[in-house]
Amino acid sequence: MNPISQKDYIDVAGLRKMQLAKLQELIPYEYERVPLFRRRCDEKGVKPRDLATLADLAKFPFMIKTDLRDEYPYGLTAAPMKDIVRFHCSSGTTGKPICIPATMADVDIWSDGVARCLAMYGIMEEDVLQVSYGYGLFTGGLGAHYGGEKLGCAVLPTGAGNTEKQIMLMKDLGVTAIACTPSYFLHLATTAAQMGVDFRRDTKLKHGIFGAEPWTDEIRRKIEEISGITAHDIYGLTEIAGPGVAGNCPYCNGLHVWEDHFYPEIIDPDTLEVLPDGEQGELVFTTLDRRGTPMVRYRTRDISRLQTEPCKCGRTMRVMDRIHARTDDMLIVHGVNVFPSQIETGLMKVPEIAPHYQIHLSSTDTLDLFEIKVEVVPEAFSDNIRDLEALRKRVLAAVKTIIGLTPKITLVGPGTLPRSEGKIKRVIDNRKK
Ligand code: DLL
Repeated sequence: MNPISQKDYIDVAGLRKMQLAKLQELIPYEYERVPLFRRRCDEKGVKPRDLATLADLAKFPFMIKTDLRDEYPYGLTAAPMKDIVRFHCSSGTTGKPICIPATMADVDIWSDGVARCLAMYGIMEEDVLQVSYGYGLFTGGLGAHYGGEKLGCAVLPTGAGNTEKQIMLMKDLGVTAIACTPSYFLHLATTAAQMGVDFRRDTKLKHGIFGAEPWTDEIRRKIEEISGITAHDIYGLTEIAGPGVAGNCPYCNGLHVWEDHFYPEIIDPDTLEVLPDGEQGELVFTTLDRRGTPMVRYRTRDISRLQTEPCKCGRTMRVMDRIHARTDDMLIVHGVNVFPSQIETGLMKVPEIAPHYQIHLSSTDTLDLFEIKVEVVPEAFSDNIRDLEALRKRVLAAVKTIIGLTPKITLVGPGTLPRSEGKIKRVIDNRKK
C-alpha cells in the first residue's frame, strides 16, 4: 500500500473519535474569530460547549453561498494575514465572487486529499501527470498540481487550452495520467483523432482524473471506450478545499469522502433536517482542519447520499453517490422537473450521438420552448434526410422515456457545438423570468 493511503483504513470508532475531537477544536475557534458564525449561534441559542457528540453538530447553523458573497473578501477569514499563503476565488455568474484565503496547513491538507485520490486510482510516483485544469483562481489546476507533487508524480502543468500542443506534449513526454474536466477530455479526444493520434497506439495514457462538473455513467463509459483509459471521478468545491474532497476507488460506484478532513452530512433541503445514511438529499460539509477559512455546515447544493454498505476495498471512509445533479440546476419545463443529467443519460443510449449537446430554453408569453441540440458522430452523419429523420426520432424516444416530455430535437453536424476548456455550459435558459 502506498504510505499516503494508510489513513484511508483507520478503524471507524477511531475515526468518529477523531472527528469529534477536531470539531470540538474547530467550533470554538470559528465562534471566537468569525462574527457571522458567532451571531448565528447566538441567535439559535447554541454555544460551542454544546457540542458533546457528533450528532450535536446538527444544532449549529448552516453556511450558504450568499454568506460567502456577503462577507467578501475577508469576513469569514479566521487566521491572521501573516498565516495566509494563498487565495482561491470562484467567480459565480452574478455579482461578487467568493474568496477563500488559505494557510500553508490548509494547502497541505487539500494536497493530501488529492494525493490520496491519485493513490487510490492506482497512480504512482512513476506516473507523469498532465494537469489540464485551469490554473489561477480556480482550484482545479493548483489542486491537482500540488496533489500530484505530494504523491511524487512528475507533473506537467499545461493548464487548459492550446489543445494541439497538449496532445503533442502528452505523446512526447509519455504522459500516463491527465486531470481535466470530462468535457475538455472529450474535446481533446476529438482533436487527437483529427491529428491522427490514437490514444491507445500513440500515447501511454492510462488514467483520467475527471471532475468539476456533473458527468453521467454513460459519458464515463464513452470516454473509456474511445480512449482506452480508466476514467476516475474526483469531487470537490472551492468553499471546502478544491478537488480531492472525495474520489472513487476501483470497487465503488461512488466516492470515498476523506472524512478525517471533511465531515459530511446529508440534509433535507426543505426541512433542513439531517437525514440518516442511505437517504438522498443535499450534501453539507464541515472542514475539520482548515484554519484560514473554516466552514461549518456548508450547504453545497449538490444532491447525493452517503452509502450504508461498507466498500469492498476496505477503506473505512464513507462513500457518497456520484453527483449527477444540484438542487439549483433542476429545470422546470412545462411544469415538469428535469435534470440535465437525465437528458444526457437518454442521449448517450443512442450510439450515433456524440457526447456533445446543448439544452436551449426560451419562452413566448404563454409557452416554454424546449430544444436539445445534439451532435451526430462523423460515421453516422449523412446527407440522407430520411436516415437523419429516423435517427432524430430514436433520439427523441430515448430522451422522452426518461423525462416524459417531448423536446424539439435538432441534430447538428460533428464539431458544430461549442467546446469548453473548463466547465461546460450545457443549458442556455433564455426564458422570461
Ligand atoms: O470544481 C473543484 C474541482 C476542480 C473539483 C477539479 C474536481 C476537479 P468549484 O468551481 O467551486 O470547484 O465547483 C464546485 O462543481 O459543488 C459540484 O456541483 C461540481 N463538481 C465538482 N466536482 C464534481 C464531480 C471545483 N466530480 C462544484 N462530479 C460542486 C460532479 C462536480 N460535479
